[in-house]
Amino acid sequence: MSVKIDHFKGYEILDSRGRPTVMAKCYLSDGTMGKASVPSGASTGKAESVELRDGNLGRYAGLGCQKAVGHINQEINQAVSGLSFDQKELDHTLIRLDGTPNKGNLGANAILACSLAFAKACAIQQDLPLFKYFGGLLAANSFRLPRLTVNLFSGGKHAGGQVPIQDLLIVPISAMTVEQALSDLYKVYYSATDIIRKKYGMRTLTADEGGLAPSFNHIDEMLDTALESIEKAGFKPGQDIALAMDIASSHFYEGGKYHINEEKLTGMEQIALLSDWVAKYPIVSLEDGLAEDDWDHWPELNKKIGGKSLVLGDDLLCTQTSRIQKAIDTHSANALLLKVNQCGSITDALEAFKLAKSAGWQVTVSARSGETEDDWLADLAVGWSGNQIKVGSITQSERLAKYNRLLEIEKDHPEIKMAPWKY
Ligand code: 2PG
Ligand code: MG
Repeated sequence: MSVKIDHFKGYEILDSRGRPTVMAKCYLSDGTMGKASVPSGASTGKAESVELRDGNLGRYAGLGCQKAVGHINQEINQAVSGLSFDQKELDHTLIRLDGTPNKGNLGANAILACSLAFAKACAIQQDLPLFKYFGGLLAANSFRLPRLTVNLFSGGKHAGGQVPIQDLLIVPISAMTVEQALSDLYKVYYSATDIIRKKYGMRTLTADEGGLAPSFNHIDEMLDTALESIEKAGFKPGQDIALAMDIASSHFYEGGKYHINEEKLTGMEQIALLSDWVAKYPIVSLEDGLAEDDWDHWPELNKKIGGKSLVLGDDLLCTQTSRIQKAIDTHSANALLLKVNQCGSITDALEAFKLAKSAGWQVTVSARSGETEDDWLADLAVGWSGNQIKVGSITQSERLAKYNRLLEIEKDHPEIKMAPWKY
């Protein structure tokens, strides 16, 4: 359905880390307005679309977004004001206007803000909840609530780097509603804070996404403390609550070796380490176990652990169809981490999602470490029936905005259920 745009208005706002990001309002010709803001990563993949930054070191250390906002207010408005589009036509028009393969001219942050603001305006105009609008893009007529994967402990680039692993997540697998999952997670999170206070004698300082970040001496200590937290909360690890890990190993891969546990591991040794963890701990999802360019080893990792756990590609895939296709062809992964700002428009994200699904993969819809209070990601996860959602911990309002939206959808649409965990 084509909708006439009056104009966009761009804004530089701040994300959850206090860094600038982009928001846009989309005004349709009948006066309907939708507004949306875009997230931003810390541990970014090399193949991500360009997040345009001003580079003026005197302002926000060069991270300002005034150029991207200027592109919304000028070039984008000049190209689309007064014209009618559907979602795909608008996104393709913006991609053509940008003219680069990585959205480096206008900025993926500018393009995505407009793509999302337009989606929200269309949903409001059509009197649809946003998830139904997103579902319409996929021609979906039924919906699923995503399963939650929630940060418990963090290290790497999301914390002080005290352990190289970026995030250890807990996954409620016996809960069959968002409401139940969150109340189970609450018990585990607070049992972990008690354990940490006693063991490390510290306030429970949190990382970028609200994960706890004590000074674990070793990665196994992080995994063991997670199991202890689950048990002390009254749950059975692996039956009620499982584990997931974002290894984010591109960030400790140097000179062809994985610098982990004070060792320098080859690709095969890193696979052996990960396989041991998957054998010893109830890990159901393992993200970026190998580095983004270590294509030689990914097929072996997938072969080794793919039957027991999701082999989830984040930096590996960067939500880019060319990389997803390569991973499908080489059997390098079995699941996509879908981050919309890695590809920079709803239409690009939809193509990535469809390609992953066509290969029988699972999809985890993910937020970024730099987030805003906007909650569109929850609607996207429901609208496309993503298998999992990953938005960080159960603290901090930019994370809670998404969980609270899932709670709202669950209450307003009791016909929408959560699928059982598959692994
Ligand atoms: C990731 C994300 C979210 P960032 O690596 O999966 O946790 O982090 O947004 O920093 O890339
Ligand atoms: Mg990741």
